Amino acid sequence: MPNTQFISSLNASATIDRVETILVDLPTIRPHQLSMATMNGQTLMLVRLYCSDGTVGVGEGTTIGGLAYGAESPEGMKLAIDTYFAPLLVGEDANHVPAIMARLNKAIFDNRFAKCAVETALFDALGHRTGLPVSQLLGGRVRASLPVAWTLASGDTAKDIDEAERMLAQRRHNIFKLKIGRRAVEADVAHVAAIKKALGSRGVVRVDVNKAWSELQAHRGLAGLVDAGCELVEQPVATTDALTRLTGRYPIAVMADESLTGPASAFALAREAGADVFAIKTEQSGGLRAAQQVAAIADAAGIELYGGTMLEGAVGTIAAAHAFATFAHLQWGTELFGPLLLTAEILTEPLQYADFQLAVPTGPGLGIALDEERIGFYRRDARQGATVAVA
Ligand code: MUC
Ligand code: MG
Repeated sequence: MPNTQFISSLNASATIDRVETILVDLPTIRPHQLSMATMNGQTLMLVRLYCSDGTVGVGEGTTIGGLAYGAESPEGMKLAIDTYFAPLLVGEDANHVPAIMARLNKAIFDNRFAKCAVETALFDALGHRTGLPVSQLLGGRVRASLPVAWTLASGDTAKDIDEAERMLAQRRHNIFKLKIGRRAVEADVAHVAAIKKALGSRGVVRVDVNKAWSELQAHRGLAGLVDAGCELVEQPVATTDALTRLTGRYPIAVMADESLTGPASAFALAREAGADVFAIKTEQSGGLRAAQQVAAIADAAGIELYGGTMLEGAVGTIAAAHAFATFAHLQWGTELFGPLLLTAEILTEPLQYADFQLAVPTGPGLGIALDEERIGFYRRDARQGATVAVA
């Protein structure tokens, strides 16, 4: 028996009437130290698409440490969407997400993070129109919840151990990713070894170097990390060639992050067997469907998968959760903890983190609702000379 309401919602025209972008500045619970930047806050670029049938879709763009991670910034995404995306979106039929994305991809080079935010908003609106969760629109989920790692990045070994103990006691996280690469290799390895020793078999330890090591340093680092009991190293070096040469040399998984910038880079890496694991990020991939394409390439090449984060807030995090829920394989879980690093809740109902997992919502669209009062309070244009510190 066909669902006539669903079919009529797709047949009815739903043109995009209006595109709105705002910047929302949220403080972090503590300074978050990465090899290239220390973050004291996160800026969310939220895009809302208002459609003629009354549906509204929301998407999010974020990055890490201003321009320290890559060329796109929340301010730049806002400008790009307001100036260049919006004229291509207004008047289009919002039901045809791939067609709209093809139109954007033809007219706009790169801008992968902004495209991801817009595609998310399109899928959210489509979900509200059809009553289906985004994961269903992406083909259907193969899991209802996702394991979530926590990143230890206070810059202090004792503080990191305390933080990990609290996470274990709350049954929130038992996988820990340590941000290293700021100090000398030996000091970093000692930091990792101390944390692994304190946690023992209760917690898994991985590291992210964010490209900080030379290839020579990486050889010393990887050997030391193996002895420290670390199971995975993420993007120890900047270049794809060096990453490829390191993969398989030590009994530790090598994961690509910054080297992955969408399906074409995934294909090139897979061809060279340049990593054991891919950290797939929806924004870095250029969207939710592009992330699925990266996953398919990894699967075909026998490369394992991990769901990465650009420290998105609740909207971007749950969009990624819907995409990752559809992956056939997700051997290394995810790190979708972004909202937990922020001091303010921007949803009417917080995301459900329990028993070391994040639940993927089952409601229409992203399955979340923004708390408009909080958004109104934290949006940058309402705060004139905002006092919230942003990295
Ligand atoms: C990255 O490089 O993976 C993920 C967790 C975190 O703390 O930073 C990010 C970015
Ligand atoms: Mg990384």
